[in-house]
Amino acid sequence: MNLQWYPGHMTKAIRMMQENIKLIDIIIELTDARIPASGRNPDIDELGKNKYRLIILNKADLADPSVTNMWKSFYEKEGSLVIELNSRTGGEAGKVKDLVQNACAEKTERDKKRGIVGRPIRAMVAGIPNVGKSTLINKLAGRASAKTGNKPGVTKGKQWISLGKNMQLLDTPGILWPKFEDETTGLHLALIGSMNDDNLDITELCGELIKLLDEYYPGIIKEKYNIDDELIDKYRGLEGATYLSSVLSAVADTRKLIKQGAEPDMDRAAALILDDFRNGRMGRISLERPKS
Ligand SMILES: Nc1nc2c(ncn2[C@@H]2O[C@H](COP(=O)(O)OP(=O)(O)OP(=O)(O)O)[C@@H](O)[C@H]2O)c(=O)[nH]1
Ligand SMILES: [Mg+2]
Repeated sequence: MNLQWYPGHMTKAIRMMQENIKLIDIIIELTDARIPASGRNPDIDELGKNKYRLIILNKADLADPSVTNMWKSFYEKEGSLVIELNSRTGGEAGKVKDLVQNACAEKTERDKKRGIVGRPIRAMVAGIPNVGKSTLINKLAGRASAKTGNKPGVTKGKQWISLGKNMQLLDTPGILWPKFEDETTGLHLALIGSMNDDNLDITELCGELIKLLDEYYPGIIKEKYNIDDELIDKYRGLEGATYLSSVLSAVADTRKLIKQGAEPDMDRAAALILDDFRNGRMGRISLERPKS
């Protein structure tokens, strides 16, 4: 499977971010709480190396709470400022403003001594596609200023949004990077929906998800789709069947996803499983743990 997605608008976006970085006091970097490590773009590290940074583990409502706590400790130990969030409901979104203000306090104080007063704090909201940047900005602003949508690549250009007199946020397009350090990174980004699905083999992708679920949450697929070993074994016995194809066939069977000729539709079963995972209908699942 080709797990690269770096369309032209991302090259433009990173250039725009480089051009604007001199205006910025702090980067609010969103990563996905289900894949905190793969969800962090090294190009944002490079861009923000001399800036304050707040890391947000977003979509925490979809991630395994105990694993999210492990990640919070991990980043705190590294000396990073980190918070978990559900940007859709808001939750502790108010805390984001306080954290940003505190992080920038030293600079605000320095400005004051130089006679610069009343200059708003400027924050760049950055991260991978579809992670919830525009949703968070709207929550903080208390109005729907930025366009959002449940697919990657919704925000295409830059947009400044004011939060009262004291803070300005720069919404940026989600960006990936030209070459992932390993295949797992691309795979995890594809699984959570940060990559354009049009370029992906959904059935193959779902197979990778099932492998990860078997490792971290054994039994979850059987429970969610009401399938038992007997049904899986029935399909396992067919010619050319693999473990993954038998699981997909069993799910198609119980969900009545049947192709012409009464064959179970594995592709539709795969799309269903992936969609259920992405939208939290399988429970709260984390695909990555910090290396201890
Ligand atoms: N469950 C859940 N969904 C969220 C959260 N934050 C955002 N979303 C949803 O994620 C989808 C993407 O949100 P956007 O705000 O458009 O994401 P973005 O990072 O701006 O995406 P691009 O502009 O494409 O890079 C939307 O369907 C949001 O409702 C969250 O914390 N939890
Ligand atoms: Mg956006």
